[in-house]
Amino acid sequence: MGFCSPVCKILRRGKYFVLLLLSLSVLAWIATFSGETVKSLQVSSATTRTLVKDRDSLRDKVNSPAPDRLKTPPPKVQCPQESPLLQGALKLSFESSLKLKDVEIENKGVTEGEYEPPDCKSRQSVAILIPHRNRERHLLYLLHHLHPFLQRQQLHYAIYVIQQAGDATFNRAKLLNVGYLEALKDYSWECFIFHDVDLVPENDYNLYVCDKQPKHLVVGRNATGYKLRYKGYFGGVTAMTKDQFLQVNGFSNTYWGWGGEDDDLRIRVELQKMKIMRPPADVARYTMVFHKRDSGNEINKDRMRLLGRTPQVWKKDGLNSCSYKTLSIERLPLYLNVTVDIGKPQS
Ligand code: UD2
Ligand code: MN
Repeated sequence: MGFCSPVCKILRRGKYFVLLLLSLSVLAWIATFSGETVKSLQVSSATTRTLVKDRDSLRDKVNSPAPDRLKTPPPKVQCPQESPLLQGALKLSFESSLKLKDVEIENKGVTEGEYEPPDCKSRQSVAILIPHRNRERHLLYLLHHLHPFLQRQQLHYAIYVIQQAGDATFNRAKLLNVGYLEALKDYSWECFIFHDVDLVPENDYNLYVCDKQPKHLVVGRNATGYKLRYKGYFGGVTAMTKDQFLQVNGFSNTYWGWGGEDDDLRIRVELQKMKIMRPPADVARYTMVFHKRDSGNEINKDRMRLLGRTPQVWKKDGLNSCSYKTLSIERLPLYLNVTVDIGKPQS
């Protein structure tokens, strides 16, 4: 005991010293460890920020219209001045067994009445406007011939059929005004072809495009021995640019029944000092499907009086005064079917 007590004293004191050392090192270790945690937290939050930044730039990249050369088709070259697909005079057929389905199958490239050449950029975008009521058979024959005809001309086009609803007297001119206004809601067509439903073109060199002057495309037809009916004749099928038609304020809305509205348009064109052009007679030939005068389209006995006042009224009677109610627009495979209520003649 006498020998042990100083040793034990030292040991006892040493124990406290060791304990102190131990607790100091624990504290030091904790301090080091927590520092690393903060550091590592800092690192990880920095990493997160970088990721977020990367994700943002990725989103930007995905959403921006990056040049994706694999998927974007190469820009189309303009179609040639003269289409290599033209065939000239054609043999027309009017088979009584023809069905709308057959015409749809023949024209797979047409969607909702519209077509674009697959491998070149068309020189003009053309809207074909057809005034219509109760002439389904004629419409079928026309669609059957016109779609391939326009495709051979390498045109971007759409066919609009404007149906007069109800049984009030027919008004061809007003329907064509409606067609122009409605078609422009779809697309900024540069050229408009105003087309009777019963006239089938015989030669695809009769180009359905617009020129610097309004064009009359029917020089001759079967029923008139392929001769021009009279000098100022402007009926059947005509072509005017969007601006030419706007400049004359379109057709008059006041011709109800048969006749006069085509002469009225000629007067409007002449008042604007425009000159009517025609393709060569051997090309501008049509077959008119035989028909009688429709009921509801009786001869307009007032037409001469109306023609006399055209110079005075054209500015306020036309596109700018064409009031109508669109009842439906059906986007059918081969044409856009626009049904309208255009009212009735004021008595
Ligand atoms: C001539 C003109 C035509 C027009 C008309 C007088 C020619 C080749 N055509 O045609 O452009 O000036 O005289 O208004 O010279 N329609 C119907 N349902 C009807 C009535 C008419 O769909 O019930 C449409 C159809 O598109 C028809 C057009 O109106 O082709 C002209 O009527 P039309 O064929 O009876 O008159 P038409 O041949 O004398
Ligand atoms: Mn006719």
